[in-house]
Amino acid sequence: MDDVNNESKSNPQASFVVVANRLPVEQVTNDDGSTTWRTSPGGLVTAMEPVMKNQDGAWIGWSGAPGEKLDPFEADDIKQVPVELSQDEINEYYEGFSNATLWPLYHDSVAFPEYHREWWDAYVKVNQRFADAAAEVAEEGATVWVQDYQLQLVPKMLRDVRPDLKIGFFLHIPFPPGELFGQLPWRERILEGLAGADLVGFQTPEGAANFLRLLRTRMNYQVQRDTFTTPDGRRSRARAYPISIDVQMFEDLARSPEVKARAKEIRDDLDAKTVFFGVDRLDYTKGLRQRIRAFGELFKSGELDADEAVFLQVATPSRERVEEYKRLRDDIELLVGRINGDMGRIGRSPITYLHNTFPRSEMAAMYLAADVMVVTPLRDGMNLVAKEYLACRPNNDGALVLSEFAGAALELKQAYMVNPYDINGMKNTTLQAMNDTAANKRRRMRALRRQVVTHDIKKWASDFLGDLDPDMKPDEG
Ligand code: ADQ
Repeated sequence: MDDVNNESKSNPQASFVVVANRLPVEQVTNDDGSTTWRTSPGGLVTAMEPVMKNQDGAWIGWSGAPGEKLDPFEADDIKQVPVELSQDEINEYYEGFSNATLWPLYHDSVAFPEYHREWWDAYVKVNQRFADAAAEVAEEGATVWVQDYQLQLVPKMLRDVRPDLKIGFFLHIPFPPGELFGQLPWRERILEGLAGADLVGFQTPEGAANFLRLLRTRMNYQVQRDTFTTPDGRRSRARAYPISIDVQMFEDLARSPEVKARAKEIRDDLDAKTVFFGVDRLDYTKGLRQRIRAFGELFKSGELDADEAVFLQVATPSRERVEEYKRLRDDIELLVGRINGDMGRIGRSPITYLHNTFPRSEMAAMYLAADVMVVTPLRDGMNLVAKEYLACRPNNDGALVLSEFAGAALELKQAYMVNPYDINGMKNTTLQAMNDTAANKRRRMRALRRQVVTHDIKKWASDFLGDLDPDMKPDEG
């Protein structure tokens, strides 16, 4: 171990290390042309912040720029350890194997997963680079928390050289059943990779169960409840830790006079009795095609009156270089254009569609302006949008329409639940959510909010880290 530590004089040493595809900061260019690092807003950063600050933490990740070679630096009291990715590696490891193989495969194959041996080779190589960086940065006995599907080989690679570490892994997306996972030509390598962790976290018990079943049936590991034993006799666990959001931050925003005023402005601009709202990354897993079709039919049949109701859909630009995402964008824009062309009139469109990213305060204002939130993914690890909407409704009004295929559905049982493949069912439930009595809506909203308020992002992090290392006290400080 000492060898590893001695070789790494240029790198900081840390007792707590997060390993994620991206660093939690992004480079911004100032007016004078100089550049600085700014924390990129995100749930994971917020969750980790208190832990990182208490624990002398380091974060290993890619800066976001191709071929950029950077020394470790400090930003926001967190040691940032950049890992370099060449343009080819971005194409093959990130856009290829991560986003065009694993992403569709793990989401029920709702798009066709592509299998290319060169992509796999790049995935192995890049995972090794992240593991090497973690091995250098982690001090003796440190806790290392590896994040998500881009880095599933890291736990084992890291354990091979640093058996002294406590290694956790969390998968933010679903873990598929064996019948799907079995397609993957490198399935055993991925299972072994993940099993290198002491604790493997999933969004849902179903994901954990799928993983444990595969360890038993494909790898012949001994499995007992949530515990598995690797061939070298090490015992690890796989469990569900449903991720959440910074509830307080969203609630404070929603209560602020600025956000309230902005919400009123949005409503005035939309000028409708009922505002339906959807906001998603522009991703084929989010069920946008089905949702927009359902709204198109509701407006066409007159069940929704374009003079009284409006559907605001915000789609965040995402993975724009991947073919499937380009196609999706074209499809959505065609669909929206057609519906507005057929059913709109001068100065009035039934669907307001925005392809843009917004600051948190604007997101909160939109949540506050929405009477009915529509979250209809075909498959989703959790879905934070649903939870953010609830956090922004401290008055217990509004309604949440939620797909049963979002991980969040397991916790948010009082939502108006839909199967996004069933367009008629989705139309009926959306109308029901709009027309339900105020008392019913309030009752549902109160229960939903109670769940989210008592299960926020801090609880998620401390539950996971508490199980990984009972000596760690992530909540202190
Ligand atoms: P995502 O697939 O990205 O996350 P989601 O959980 O809904 O999906 O999170 C999206 C985040 O982006 C939310 O925090 C939302 O506020 C933000 N966002 C969306 N549109 C935006 C816009 N136009 N402008 C600004 N912000 C916007 C993956 C998994 C999920 C899992 C999360 C966390 O796919 O299932 O819940 O990770 O584990």
